[in-house]
Amino acid sequence: MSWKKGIVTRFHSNMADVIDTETKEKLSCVLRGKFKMQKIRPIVGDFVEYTTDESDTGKIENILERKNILYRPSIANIDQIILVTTLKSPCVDNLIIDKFLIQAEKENMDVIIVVNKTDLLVTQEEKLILENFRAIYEDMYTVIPVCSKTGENIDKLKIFLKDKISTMAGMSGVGKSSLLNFVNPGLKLKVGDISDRLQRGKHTTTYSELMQFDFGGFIADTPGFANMELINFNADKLKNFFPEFSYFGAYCAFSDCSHIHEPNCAVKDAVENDEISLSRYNNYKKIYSDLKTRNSGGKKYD
Ligand SMILES: Nc1nc2c(ncn2[C@@H]2O[C@H](COP(=O)(O)OP(=O)(O)O)[C@@H](O)[C@H]2O)c(=O)[nH]1
Ligand SMILES: [Mg+2]
Ligand SMILES: [Zn+2]
Repeated sequence: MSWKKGIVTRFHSNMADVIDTETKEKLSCVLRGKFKMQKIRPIVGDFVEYTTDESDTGKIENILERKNILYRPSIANIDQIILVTTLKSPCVDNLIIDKFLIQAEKENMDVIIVVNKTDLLVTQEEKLILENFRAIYEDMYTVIPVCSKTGENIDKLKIFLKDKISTMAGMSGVGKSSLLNFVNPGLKLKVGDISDRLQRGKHTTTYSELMQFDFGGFIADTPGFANMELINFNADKLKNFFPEFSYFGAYCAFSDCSHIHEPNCAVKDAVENDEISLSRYNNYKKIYSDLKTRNSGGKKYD
């Protein structure tokens, strides 16, 4: 019996939905007994090898090695995070963006920043806010201004989504569901739904599910990094998750420079010279001191 390759997109009552890599067809699969013995189970996003016989269900024979795993929700093999934000309705603080980016950097994942609701940026001042935002982030990340009302740049976004496994992140209300509906109308996601989560029975575990794009590729139905707090973060390692610090940091007088209070700090010099954005640096200092306070058992982080 030949083994076929597929991707796990969903679990329900101990069965896994597997979409065949070649045919793109979906079928339900059971797990081989050996996995239960070893207490191993695939998670959504896993590439598996499976077999079929005359019945309607397949059998998962093997779980292929994972490239990465994102927890809460658990998804394997994510290629990129689509960080959705807005500069108006709501005006998302850059501090929140930086916290998302830190988590993505920690997981070593590619990030695409999507600025939605560009239809609301009409005055010169509002347009300047978008330009400033791009100036802060464009050197490190791909930034795509889009609009899920007019369709602006949705084609560009689709190029990034095609044939990849993506997950979205971003505050509630920025238009994540609206964007996905525009990208792939067949998804029919509820707009204005706070939870962004498929509601299942109260007593069943809620798993994330991968949705397939008509044009190829997958997206998780649940946003990643729902928890905005940086849990288990070591303040002294925080600097490693600001990619623009690494280049300048090599020239600091102290090799373990925190870029906060040390003399002859090349990162601080770069901020002075506009080579590192002041907004990013100030947020670094704020998060650093919050993490220090929290770790010392002092004032709690909110
Ligand atoms: N003006 C404008 N409103 C938008 C746009 N995209 C989404 N919205 C609105 O923003 C609200 C939240 O959208 P939703 O997709 O539910 O956001 P989510 O919580 O991130 O999934 C809804 O009222 C949408 O109609 C846009 O591009 N322009
Ligand atoms: Mg939503
Ligand atoms: Zn320094």
